[in-house]
Amino acid sequence: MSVTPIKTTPIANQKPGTSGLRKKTRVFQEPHFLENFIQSIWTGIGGAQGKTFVLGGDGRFFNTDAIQIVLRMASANGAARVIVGQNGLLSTPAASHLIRKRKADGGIILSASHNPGGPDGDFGVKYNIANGGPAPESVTSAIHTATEEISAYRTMDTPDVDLSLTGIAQLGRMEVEVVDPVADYAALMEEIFDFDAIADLFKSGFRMRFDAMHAITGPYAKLILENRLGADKGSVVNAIPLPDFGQGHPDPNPIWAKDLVDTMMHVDGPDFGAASDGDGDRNMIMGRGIYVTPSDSLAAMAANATFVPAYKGGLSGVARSMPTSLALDRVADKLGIECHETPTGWKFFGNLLDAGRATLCGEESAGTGSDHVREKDGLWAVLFWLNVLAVRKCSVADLMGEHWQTYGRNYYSRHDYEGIDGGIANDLMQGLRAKLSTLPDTIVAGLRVQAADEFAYDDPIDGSRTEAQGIRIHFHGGARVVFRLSGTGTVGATLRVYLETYATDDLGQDAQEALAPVIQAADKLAMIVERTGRKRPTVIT
Ligand code: G16
Repeated sequence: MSVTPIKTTPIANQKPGTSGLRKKTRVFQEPHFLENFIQSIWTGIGGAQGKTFVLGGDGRFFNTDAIQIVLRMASANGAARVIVGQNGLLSTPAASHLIRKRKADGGIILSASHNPGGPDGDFGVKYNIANGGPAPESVTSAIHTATEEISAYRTMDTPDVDLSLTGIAQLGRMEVEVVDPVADYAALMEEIFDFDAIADLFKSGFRMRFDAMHAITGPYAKLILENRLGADKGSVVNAIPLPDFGQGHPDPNPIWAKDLVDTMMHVDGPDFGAASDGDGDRNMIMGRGIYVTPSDSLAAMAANATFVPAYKGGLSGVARSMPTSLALDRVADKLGIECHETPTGWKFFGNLLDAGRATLCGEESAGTGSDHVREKDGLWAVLFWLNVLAVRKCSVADLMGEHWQTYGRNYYSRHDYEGIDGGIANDLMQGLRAKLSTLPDTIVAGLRVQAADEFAYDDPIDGSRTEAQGIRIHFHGGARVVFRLSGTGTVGATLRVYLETYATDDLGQDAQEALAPVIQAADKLAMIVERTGRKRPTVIT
């Protein structure tokens, strides 16, 4: 079993984005593409020699082959042990938990998250560090530098490791420990939440529907919601992970989880609805007749956190990504706790969580999490809501109605323009940047600009500065528009326009109607229709 160094040359565009490296699956399957990137991870972290890693993926097409490639390369690079999920499966939050629990040096997660899978879909690789969280910028830039300098990678010529049974196997000198992907995660959830209260809720006739979207959370949700907590059999739908996610788009939002929305909007719909994404870190929350935006969900969770056993002592602080609505800030204000504003990307929460400066954090892109792991966590958010509803004995609609009465309502929506030309997208952002200083006090579509800037983040823990994280324009009265380019797309550029307005009365409007003036102002400011030729967004969430 000899280690073979294979000669290679750098491959362009292996720069990790918002969350690891994401490309078309066919690109990952090209000769040396995956291998170059994996070797560059080892180089970027100072080598794999003697280290322990966690490894798993969301089960999408190419997962099985890629897992074996990573295992061989880990062994050939001297890793001591790799803990891998049975059949190569691990949800992102479960991987984060395993890294922490087993004190591993890091982990590799194979996933392109909510992006579609299959031979014509997307694939991705993320590296997480020893705290269980996504590698920070310092590590991802070291990995990127290594991709530009690589001249060889190390692998070995061995048969595949059988990952179908739990237990320990040997690959060269490295141990491969195959673990149940669900067990440790389920045990952690039981420590955090009041399972008895949730079980009583189901016993009382409470009905829910969880759409696993043919992605990784199916087995987790079946075990926890149906088997442990007693939700009706069949409450978890699309529960079997498929390599192409049943040809769906495993992104839990009202567009891609339309079936769930239709079910929940029916007068006889279940009491509670939820969905998760490809790798299990995102969530969507609904009640009968109501969709809760991710920003509102985060704010409501913060306001009700003390109903959950793990958070009954209160929150040390909260954090949200900059484009996430300001609803969280209002709750933090009332609770008298810190509220941090970070760039988009879960990696920016890691330092705050490690330092105990934030307990809960979240993003408008359907991600919510806490200090229990260092990733956002879809099923955890669902259990959080169930725990709160079980204790408060109210409906989702009542809880949100009361929340808006107390704090006012931040109407919110995101308009995405996908697959636009990269040059046009950059010009649009540059055009905005160029006029920022002239905007304050001007009136745009009837709204008066209060402040306009480009967001930069100074990490209060390690002092690092991250610039060019989105252009934000605040209007008098609490409205806001944010423009940024996505860092997770794989085709062209995606312009994201985040729209928000604040109201203390008339709390039951349709969000798009409430936001109409802000939508108009956004187009006037960025000249979206004129520059892109797009009359409407590709996706509205
Ligand atoms: C990833 C990141 C999130 C980010 C989201 C959208 O989520 O982990 O922090 O909010 O992408 O990023 P962008 O706007 O750059 O496309 P996931 O669930 O895809 O890993």
